[in-house]
Amino acid sequence: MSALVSIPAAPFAFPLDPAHTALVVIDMQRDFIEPGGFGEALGNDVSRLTSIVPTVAALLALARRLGWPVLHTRESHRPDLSDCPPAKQRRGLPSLRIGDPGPMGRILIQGEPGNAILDAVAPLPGEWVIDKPGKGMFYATEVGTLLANHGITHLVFAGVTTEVCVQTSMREANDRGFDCLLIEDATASYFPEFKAAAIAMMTAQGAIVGWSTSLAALSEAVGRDYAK
Ligand code: TIU
Repeated sequence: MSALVSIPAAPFAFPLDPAHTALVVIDMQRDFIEPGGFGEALGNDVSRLTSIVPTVAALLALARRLGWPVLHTRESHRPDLSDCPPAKQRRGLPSLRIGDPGPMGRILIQGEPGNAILDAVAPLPGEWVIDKPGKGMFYATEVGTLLANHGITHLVFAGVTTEVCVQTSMREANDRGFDCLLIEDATASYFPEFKAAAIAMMTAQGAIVGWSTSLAALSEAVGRDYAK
């Protein structure tokens, strides 16, 4: 472990290990976020998600300045749906299921326009991009191996949606021994009450799943540390 940086956070200061930290950006995909995509077609108010894009972009810029590895995920399936459990495919609106033609191509299928990450928060060459068939980023992916190979012990989380793929990924990471910090203004849900509840339940009981803070608090704390 290298020198820890104390980040003001809920429920108490997060002990960041900057030399062993990666930024994880979950599923910032057009189909979830852009007006005219799958998320909106399901009746969701996507403006709650579009509003975090500048903050996620600023968080990415901070991580890149600090030299942290960046891991982007996409919720996606193979075109033949061989990695999609029938139980998952049966869910959702009967008229718009995984693999069906949607407003931006086949829904949640790799390579389709709607499956792409938004340009404003797009991965740079060399950053890790993981296609995940589940809500959690460890399930049926190489994420565990990747993070272990790079000595990562601390994860900073952003992305959508807070109570679905972000929360599932944080819980998976927590069970695997990672210290996890969620950036509250860089995550969003279609349902503000679910976002608030997800953050409250993860940080309760002495950070039972992890910590949460704002981009400003993270930025100020790491900036101060790096200015030393
Ligand atoms: N990325 C992610 O959270 N996938 C979802 O399906 N989220 C919903 O909130 N539906």
